[in-house]
Amino acid sequence: MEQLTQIYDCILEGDMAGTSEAVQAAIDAGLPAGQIMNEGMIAAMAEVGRLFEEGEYFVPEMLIAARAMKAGLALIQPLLVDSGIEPAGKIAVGTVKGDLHDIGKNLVAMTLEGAGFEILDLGTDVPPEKFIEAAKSGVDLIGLSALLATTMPSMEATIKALVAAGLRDQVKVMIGGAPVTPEYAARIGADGYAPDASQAANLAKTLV
Ligand code: B1M
Repeated sequence: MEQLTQIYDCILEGDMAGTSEAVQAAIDAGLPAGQIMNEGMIAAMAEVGRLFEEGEYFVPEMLIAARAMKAGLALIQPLLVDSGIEPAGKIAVGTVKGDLHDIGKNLVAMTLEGAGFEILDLGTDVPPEKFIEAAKSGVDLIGLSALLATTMPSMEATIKALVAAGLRDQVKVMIGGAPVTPEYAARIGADGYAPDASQAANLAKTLV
C-alpha cells in the first residue's frame, strides 16, 4: 500500500515531517492503526536495526529514525487510547537501568492505556529503587522493558530488589523487549513475558 511504503521510507530516511504526513495520510485513508504501526513503522525500525548491524547505519541514523518514528506514533496514540474506559488497574512501566530505548516501551504503555489501564510511565534508564517506589505507591503490575542484552540483568536486579523490600507478593511483574525470552522471564521469576504490545495488553489483563 502506497501510504505504508511512504511511512517505511520516511522513517528509514529519518524524515520527521514526511513521516507525520504519511502517517496522517494513512489514517485519513482509513488504514487500521495496527497495520500502520506493524507494516509501516515497526517494519522500518527493524530494517534500521538490520542496517546498523551491517554497518551501513550508525547511531545518528538510528537516532533520527527513532525521532521520525516518534512523530508518527504521536498521531497514532489518540487512536489507541480510548479515554472513556474505567481503569482496569494501574501499571508502572519503564525501560530498565542502563537502557535508553523507549519506543517499544512507549508503544506498550499506549496499548495498555488503550486496554483500560492507568499508566505510570517511569521513563528510561530506571533503577530498581524507582520501581520499588512505584510498587509502594500501590501499582498492580510493573512492566519492565529492555532492548539490550547487556541490560537484561537489570530486570533480574529489579525483581530481586522487590523481593528484598518485601513487596514481591503485592505486585505482578511482566517483562519484554527484543532480546527477552519467555525462558528468561521464568528464570528470573517474572510473572510473564510478552513479545509485543498487543500481547502485553492481553497478558496484563490475565495478571491483574
Ligand atoms: Co539501539 N540497539 N542502541 N538505539 N536500537 C538495538 C536494540 C540493536 C538490536 C541494534 C542492532 O544491533 N541490530 C542493538 C542491541 C543489540 C543487543 O544487545 N541485542 C542496539 C545497540 C547495540 C545500541 C547501542 C549500544 C549502540 C551504540 O551506542 N553503539 C546504544 C545503546 C544506548 C543505551 O540504551 N544505553 C543504542 C542506541 C540507540 C538509539 C538511542 C540511537 C535509538 C533509540 C532511540 C529511542 O528509543 N528513543 C536506537 C534504536 C532506534 C534501535 C533500533 C534500531 C530500533 C529499536 C526500536 O525502537 N524498535 C534497534 C534495532 C531493532 O530493534 N531491530 C536497536 C521498534 C520498537 C517498536 O520495537 O523496542 O523491540 P521494540 O519493542 C517491541 C517489543 O520488543 C515489545 O513490544 C514492542 C512493540 O511491539 N516490547 C515489550 C518492548 N518492551 C516491552 C515490554 C513489555 C512487553 C513487550 O512488557 C513490559
